[in-house]
Amino acid sequence: MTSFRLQRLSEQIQEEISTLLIRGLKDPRIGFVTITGVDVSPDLSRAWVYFCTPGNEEQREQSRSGLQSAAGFIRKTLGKRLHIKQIPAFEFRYDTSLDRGDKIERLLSEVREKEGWDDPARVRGSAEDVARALSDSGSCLVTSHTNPDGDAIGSMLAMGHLLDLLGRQAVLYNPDEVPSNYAHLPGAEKIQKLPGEGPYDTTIVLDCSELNRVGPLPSADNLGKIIGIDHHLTTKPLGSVYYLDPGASSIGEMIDRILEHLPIELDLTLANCIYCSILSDTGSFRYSNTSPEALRTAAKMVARGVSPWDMARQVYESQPRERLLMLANALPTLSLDSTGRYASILVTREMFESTGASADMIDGFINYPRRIEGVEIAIQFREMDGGGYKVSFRSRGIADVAAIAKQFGGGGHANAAGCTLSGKFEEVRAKIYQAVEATLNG
Ligand SMILES: [Mn+2]
Repeated sequence: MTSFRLQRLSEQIQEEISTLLIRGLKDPRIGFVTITGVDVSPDLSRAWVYFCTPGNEEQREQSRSGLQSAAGFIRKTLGKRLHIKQIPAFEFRYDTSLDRGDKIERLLSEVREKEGWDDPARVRGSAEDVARALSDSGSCLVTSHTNPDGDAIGSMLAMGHLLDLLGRQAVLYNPDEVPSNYAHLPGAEKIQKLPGEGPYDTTIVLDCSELNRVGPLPSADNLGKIIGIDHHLTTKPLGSVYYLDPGASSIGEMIDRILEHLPIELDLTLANCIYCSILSDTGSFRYSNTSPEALRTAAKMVARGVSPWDMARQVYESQPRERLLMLANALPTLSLDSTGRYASILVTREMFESTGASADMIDGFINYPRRIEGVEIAIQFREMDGGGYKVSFRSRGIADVAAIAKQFGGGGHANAAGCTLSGKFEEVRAKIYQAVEATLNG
């Protein structure tokens, strides 16, 4: 018999036995068995049937003897179905090649679990690693995620000033406008909308671990060494040197820890930027990330001369008129589901056009649905310029909204996350509501 025909016969035998197993061979000894391969001798006299089954050696032997005693029945059934003169005699064997692979897998996963490789909350890298890399750096590009918030701006400015004090050249870059309430921070005017061409010796990415959340960058050869500093939940730190601490309130808090490993005195500029970063990411010391460490670091900044009232006045109490007009347009879209567990708000392009508000002025609108009593998940739909919707989520603490955002290719923290979806509003809303309900019911 040609090797091609032998192979075809082996496959047919495998299929047939698998089908018989699914229909149920009566012998209870067989258990959960998968046929992994069949070898037929060239003279068709014998066939070795390999199987695997979960469980220990004793159970394997039971399965094997169960299969072996069904061999006669299997042979007869196959004879009727396969239309060949001679059906080989079957010998069942436990597939050890698979078992070996399985063992390696299991050992690997045990190690991964023990070392916490897959735990996204784990700290990776250290303040010291980053401090050392900064000391060794030459010209630097400093950037953070698009649509920067107070943490992104505050930490960029703190890093920029820190590099200044170290005597390094630094370009601060974010393609999006600095929100007006952070424009008073020292050095804010130095943030460029274009990254320049480089080449840079080092690129420092703050408050995100994915380069696609950063604006357009120079070519990869011109970025030099990438240093990532982030506190989002992720299993993949960015860069060749990184400091990732999902337990940190803000990048500002992490920069303060980096400072401890550098020959730099905390000055008022650094203190203001770091304080702003913590203030902003803790929602004015209200969110669950307001840890003792966050408060201690903030207190240290106040001790260094930061004025909490001046900062709060600039950040929260100097709102442009357009922002309030925008809020007046968005609030009527506030909608609460029938069970009262989630609520959403919608911001459209038309609202921006009619009010003259800029993109950064809707920062914090999602807090309105979040503040409703009983709401576990707040959602903000924002129509994008190119069509589609940016969807932001906030959780009151029980639901993991990063997991919801991830289903749509997004990400974030357990309590604050986002994603983008294309399509009509009604479709996007239906998809998101469905995912939110599944999470709340799960
Ligand atoms: Mn942040």
